[in-house]
Amino acid sequence: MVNENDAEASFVPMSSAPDKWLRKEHLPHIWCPGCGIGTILRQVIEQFTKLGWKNDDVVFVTGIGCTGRASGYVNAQTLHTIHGRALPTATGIKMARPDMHVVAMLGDGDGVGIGGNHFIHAAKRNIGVTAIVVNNRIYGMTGGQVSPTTPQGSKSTTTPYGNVEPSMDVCKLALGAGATFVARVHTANPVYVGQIIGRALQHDGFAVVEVLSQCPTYFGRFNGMPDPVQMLQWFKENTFMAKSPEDEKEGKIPIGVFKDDKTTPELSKSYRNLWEA
Ligand SMILES: Cc1ncc(C[n+]2csc(CCOP(=O)(O)OP(=O)(O)O)c2C)c(N)n1
Repeated sequence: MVNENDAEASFVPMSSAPDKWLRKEHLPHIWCPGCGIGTILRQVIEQFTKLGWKNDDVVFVTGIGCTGRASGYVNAQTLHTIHGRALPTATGIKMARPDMHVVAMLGDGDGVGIGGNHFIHAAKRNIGVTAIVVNNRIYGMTGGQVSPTTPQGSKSTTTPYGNVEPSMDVCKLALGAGATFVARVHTANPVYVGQIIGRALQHDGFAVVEVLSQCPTYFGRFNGMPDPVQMLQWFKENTFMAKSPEDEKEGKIPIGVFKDDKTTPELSKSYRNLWEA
């Protein structure tokens, strides 16, 4: 169980963010009880409020999946695109309207499976988009199939005897491809999720925040953690604060900010400089 101190550290006070940033007429949402996506979305809109952004200045783009449904609930300029294609869409928007705050929220399959090549190229280009990758380590919406981030040995509906493939590390991929802000957090500490998403939203370049999130319905049930609290506890016990995704400690998952490079030029600005020269 979560102890009292941890619960206090993770407490999120009520704010006016949902009034300003949620399309209440689209609620209730479709997410399963205990899903982590709502926790993450709440932190995203909390940061929009803190930054004083206007609804019309934010473009919120998603692909397809449980995570993809977030664009239906956010009161901003929103696009629910096709599976894996949120980032090329977001790239086009940022190039045309560099004055807008462009945010993409992706599932792990959406972001680094079917959309993996787009992810690599968005990172390589350093386009000014914030990519929030909700890593529930499964294809949630379609019924719990194995995803590129499913850990080796974990069960899914398509790997009932355990996944034989190694899992893909979203942060290492982002760093290798050239993203200029890269971080990993988890839903057991929503306050920290918010802090890091806040930094990523203000970053001028391609910013990736991988949020480890619980899917009790399809990941937890198949892997001995049917209760979402067990999954949150697992995140707490199996992660450690690190400086690099390469850091190692007792087989645990490194979390923290791994890169924050403010010197590499952002793509839409480089283009504009070229035109104006
Ligand atoms: C081109 C295409 N291929 C496959 C699908 C079916 N599909 C819908 S959602 C999904 C997986 C979503 O998984 P993920 O991106 O991890 O998001 P989650 O639902 O877990 O949030 C798939 C394969 C689709 N909609 N379009």
